[in-house]
Amino acid sequence: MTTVSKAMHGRVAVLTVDNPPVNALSHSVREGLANQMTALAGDDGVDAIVIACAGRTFIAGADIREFGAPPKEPHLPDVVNQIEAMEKPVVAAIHGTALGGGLEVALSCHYRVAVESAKIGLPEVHLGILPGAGGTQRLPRIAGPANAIDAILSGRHVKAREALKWGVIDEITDGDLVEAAIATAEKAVGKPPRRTGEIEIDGDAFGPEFFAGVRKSVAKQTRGYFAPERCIQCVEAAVSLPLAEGLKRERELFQECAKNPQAKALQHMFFADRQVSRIPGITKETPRRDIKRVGIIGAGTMGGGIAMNFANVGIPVTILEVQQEALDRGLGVVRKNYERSAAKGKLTAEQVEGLMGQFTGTLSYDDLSDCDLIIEAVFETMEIKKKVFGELDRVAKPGAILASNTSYLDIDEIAASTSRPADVLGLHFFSPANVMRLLEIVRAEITADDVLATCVDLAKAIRKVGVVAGVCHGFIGNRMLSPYGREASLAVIEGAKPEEVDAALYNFGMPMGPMTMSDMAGVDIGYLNRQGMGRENYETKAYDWVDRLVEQGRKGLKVGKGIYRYAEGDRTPQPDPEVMKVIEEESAKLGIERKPIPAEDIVERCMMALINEGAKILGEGKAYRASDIDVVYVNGYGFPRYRGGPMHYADTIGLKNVYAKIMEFQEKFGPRWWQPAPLLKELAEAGKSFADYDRENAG
Ligand code: TC6
Repeated sequence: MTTVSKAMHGRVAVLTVDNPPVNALSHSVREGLANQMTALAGDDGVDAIVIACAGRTFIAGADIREFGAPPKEPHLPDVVNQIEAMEKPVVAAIHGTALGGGLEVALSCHYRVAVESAKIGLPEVHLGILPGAGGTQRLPRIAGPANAIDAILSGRHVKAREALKWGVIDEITDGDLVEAAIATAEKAVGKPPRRTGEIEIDGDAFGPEFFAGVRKSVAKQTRGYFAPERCIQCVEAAVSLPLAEGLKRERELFQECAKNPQAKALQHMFFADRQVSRIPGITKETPRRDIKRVGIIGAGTMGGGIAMNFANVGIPVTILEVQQEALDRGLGVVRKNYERSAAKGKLTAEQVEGLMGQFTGTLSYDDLSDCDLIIEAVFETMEIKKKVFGELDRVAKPGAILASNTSYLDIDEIAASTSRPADVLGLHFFSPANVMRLLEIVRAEITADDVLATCVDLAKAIRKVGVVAGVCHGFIGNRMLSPYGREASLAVIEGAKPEEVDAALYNFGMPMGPMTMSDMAGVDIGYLNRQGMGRENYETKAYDWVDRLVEQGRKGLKVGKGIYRYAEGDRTPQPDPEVMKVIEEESAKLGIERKPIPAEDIVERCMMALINEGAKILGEGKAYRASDIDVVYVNGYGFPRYRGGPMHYADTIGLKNVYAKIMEFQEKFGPRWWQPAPLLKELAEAGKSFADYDRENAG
């Protein structure tokens, strides 16, 4: 199939790229464009050329699926240079999104016409690379270095109107796009070529101070990432070097990025994010239930946050509390959240009122009878949950979906306590529920397919990343968090200071260390959990020191002291000698001779624990794919995206090495907590990776 076809309109040749789904620049497209340009350059019957696209979008970039394979000629930078060098005017006709290599093709055209809804962008940084086909050299020339650096570092999609102001788009048409592009092409015939690469940059305003400011402004959000610094260096080259030299520098820096393991990890995450909504047994044809109104039980922080997600997308919510005071308090918090957004200019006062108008408060279960989905976010005990589900069973209309926001409890047991278990599932939101993108969708033993399909779609509708998990203690995320936390806590009792454990994992790329995280969540939560568990069911050595702190009233950030202490009104954790005293006493009590633990060892133990539990979850079928686990950890727990999630990270170490390390830990720390996951053993012995497992098992 030819992916680039030609049609003549008078003396204008219209090339149409047709490579579904997003017209990516696969080899056939690059070759088609290059061959057409060569032919058209020498065709006396052609005065000008339009490049347009079939389907939903202009070229959305290089073909990410081809990354990693040996590159095949013609290479994109050469195709782009060839287009720009044409003597005949070339016009890009842009609809949908002109992204990455797609924008680079458009920039190499001499004119760009777009529809109002079109967007442009250079999102390569999200894939661990940089715009390597002239984007870093041409965009600063046409849009100015400040706009270019904003686009390249953020990867954001810039609307056509803004791009028009930048000078990247020449004309926005509300008529037929290709006709408008042909008209532009005809007008350009006979005029001198208008090449983006020939625009002179006035570099005076963009000296070292400008770039130092840029580096400072992105330092926090790009911590640990390899590509952003190289993107900045490219724009510095654009400002200071002639085009040919700038392009050479861009090529070198592009190669550095492409070779860095972060590129592979980020590209893995690109596909992992898109795979996650593919559920075995669920197809487009699976029926969906209509969700026109949602009921929420509990107006606490969690219930209020969950409710906001639905109100934000125009789904009205009935929110139930047992007492008027709690209801008023809960709705007051929701209002404050919206008002805070309004203060930041994200909402108008009318929008706040409009959103609040989506909420109906009630004290009566009977008022939930018109809800299509009801989510409970009440206290985390089975007894209370069952009571709530009993009430829901009584009042909910037939066909309503009943969901629990439990973090740990057995959804099968909850479902079985109702007369309609097929309508029950878990919807586990993460706090703060109006902010965090992750949603675990917990499929119980007999959850109906249409219930699951509806919730998978709903997750997208409320802008969450919905990952389907099976029923087990803690599902995917919290189940893995438990051994991770245990190893971190053991490191403390064996000799590391809490701040050393935190620093090790922060430097690995986590947004905060586990000790700070415990303080933020409330150290008393784990304490209460353990009280209910029985000492034989957890590693007492890891937690006795923590429990002593809680017993001294050190419940965490909320009371100004926990594993750390906090100055009034300040969330910065401060190491506390009193805590160290408790830790040292506990170590002594256990007969442990405290020894310093190197940061690498702390990270290794925590990561191996995380990976091994992930492999158990996968082997037990509680996650469909290893990449789903990565999506959970990156979106819900701040695992550094540039490492591709814990399972991809394991693949980069090699599963043989991971398995060997776990066996070494078994030898050193005992077999109780260090039993290798059977799947890990199997894959390691077969020389396979989690990615292989996904390919072979999840389609
Ligand atoms: C680059 O250009 C570098 C150049 C330098 C060279 C030297 N390649 O997201 P959706 C697939 S780097 C291959 O669900 P939407 C996607 O996997 C590239 N496949 O749709 C999915 O496949 P599935 C810079 C791609 O409407 C299907 O298309 N460009 C590519 O929500 C639909 O995708 C980017 O980073 C691709 N480039 O959003 C743009 N893009 O159905 C990345 C998509 O088999 N793409 N697919 O699962 C996007 O941001 C979005 O896909 C979108 C459409 C905005 C284009």
